[in-house]
Amino acid sequence: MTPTAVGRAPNTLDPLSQSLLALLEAQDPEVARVLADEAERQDSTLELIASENHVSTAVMHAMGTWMTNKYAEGYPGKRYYGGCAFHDEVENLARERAKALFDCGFANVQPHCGANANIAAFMALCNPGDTILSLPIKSGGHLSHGLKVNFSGTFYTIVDYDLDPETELLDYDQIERLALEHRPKMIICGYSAYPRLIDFARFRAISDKVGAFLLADIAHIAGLVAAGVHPSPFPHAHVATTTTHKTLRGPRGGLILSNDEEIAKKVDRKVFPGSQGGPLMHIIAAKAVAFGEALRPAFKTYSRQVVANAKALADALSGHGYRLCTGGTDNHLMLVDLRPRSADLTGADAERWLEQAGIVCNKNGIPNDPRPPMVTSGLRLGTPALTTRGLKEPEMRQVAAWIDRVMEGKGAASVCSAVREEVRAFCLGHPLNH
Ligand code: DSN
Repeated sequence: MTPTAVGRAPNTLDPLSQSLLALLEAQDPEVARVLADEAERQDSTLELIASENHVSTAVMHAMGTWMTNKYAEGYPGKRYYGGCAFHDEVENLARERAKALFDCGFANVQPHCGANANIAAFMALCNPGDTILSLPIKSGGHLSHGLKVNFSGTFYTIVDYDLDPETELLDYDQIERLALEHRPKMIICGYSAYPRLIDFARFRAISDKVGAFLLADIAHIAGLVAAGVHPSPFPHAHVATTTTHKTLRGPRGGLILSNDEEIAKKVDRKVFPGSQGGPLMHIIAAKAVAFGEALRPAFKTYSRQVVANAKALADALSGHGYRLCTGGTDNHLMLVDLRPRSADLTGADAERWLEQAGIVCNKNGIPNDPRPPMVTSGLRLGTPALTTRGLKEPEMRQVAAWIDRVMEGKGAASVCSAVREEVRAFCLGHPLNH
């Protein structure tokens, strides 16, 4: 007999989630099965994708509410539809909490995602054709910072800066030289695969020398910034953009922050009506809940542990013979060069084999990677989701040992399935707090 969707889902699910699956099981068993399978997958695997996390039960369910039924184009007090009183309230709560969290004077909580936040920020600060100085995706930047096939590379003139080829660190002298040479309208800092701290003050000094705006895309480190375990982009950045679902552990979405009232007005106009229509009010409600959680002392403890876990995982992997780009990490992620462990090991193989073993991560180019982006020589590993599961330094050493066993076995089915069973049992012993 086919198990029911509810039967397939982990029995640690909170009562609301169980009711949802039961309801769907009756109404739409096909979707119920997929959702239950995904809940089970998340429960029984180790999530090391640096940009992912597990939201709290409160954030999860705040997303699934009647707030989704409403059009609320505009902003609190100035909507294009009637019936928005409670949407105004919840959006104001989200805005106020975001401002308190990041110690800044302005927050727009409407961007649907980080790339949308960047579209609005670019439109607020630059005109089409303007020059923007940024780190390319191949060196750890983001596609919305100037990739040719993205809006950013299509509508703006992009000049790349790069990492120091020896240290793999930001080369502030080079960035300053390029800024003086190209006089960009905007400089972008903030990355998707950079394991070290960012010197926002130095970036602002460079920007001021050439009259450029400084955009800090803190999507990856937002939670660490909010908790005070990574320096803040403020008061240095003119605008900071972020996602809300990575280290910040909120719902999937975007956020724009600033301290400059004039820029803030432009940002608001460029989010709506400039680049988006109706805001996702159910997501904004969940953002308010997540920001409320991040304002509590426990979030600082969590964020400190994220960084401690990243250091422990990096040290353990280094002990197994892998090279950590830049020599290690100061934040929640690390870039692992696989080649010293085995010259023919690729990121694509490692990602596939690890998934078979219940360890989920992504291949990632390392600086100056000789292999193409769909193959790569590296893995990007992050600890936000493992830390949400309650894991600490000793468990990081266990995770590193499993990773190495799978690499040593070159993805042999017997090795992957043995590790898979150990990981499954381990996850049962360290359940997600649904
Ligand atoms: N795709 C995200 C990441 O994995 O870093 C960035 O948007």
